Amino acid sequence: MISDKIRDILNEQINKEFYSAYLYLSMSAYFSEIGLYGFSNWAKVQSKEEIDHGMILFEYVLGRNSQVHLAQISMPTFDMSSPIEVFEQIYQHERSITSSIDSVANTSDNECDLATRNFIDWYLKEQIEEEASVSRIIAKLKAFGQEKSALFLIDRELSNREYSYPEY
Ligand code: OFO
Repeated sequence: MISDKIRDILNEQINKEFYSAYLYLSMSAYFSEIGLYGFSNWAKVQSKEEIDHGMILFEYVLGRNSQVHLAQISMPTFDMSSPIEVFEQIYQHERSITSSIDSVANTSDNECDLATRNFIDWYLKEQIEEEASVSRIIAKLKAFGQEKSALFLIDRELSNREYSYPEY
């Protein structure tokens, strides 16, 4: 069993992960509309991973004999002016998710819930990876993104991303 505080913060995190899935799916649609199918693929794969992040939390809450409360998912909004703008917003979004995962870790510490603290470790590592991979794409877009031929090559590279269930 987990405390009410832990239950609530994990439920909030479930909502944030599903919001992330929705946000990336909507970005995938945007990229597809402007002909950047590799970018679209990258965002769609990310959306699937976010669903997995939400479901791992979902199963954990149930597994601890607690309650899942699914709340409304907000409508995703983002500035669609260019791929670099979108990726800058992705970076900011992931930073906010990192700080939200930090709050889960801190609350687990305060509640002396070592199992949840241990469980959330994977998410802390995952966030480091997500921020790093988004930063690398931003760096490439900044360096070469103004050239259409370079953008084409980055798009082709992002088309190679494949979905796999997270190694949790
Ligand atoms: Fe679930 O890591 Fe991104 O948002």
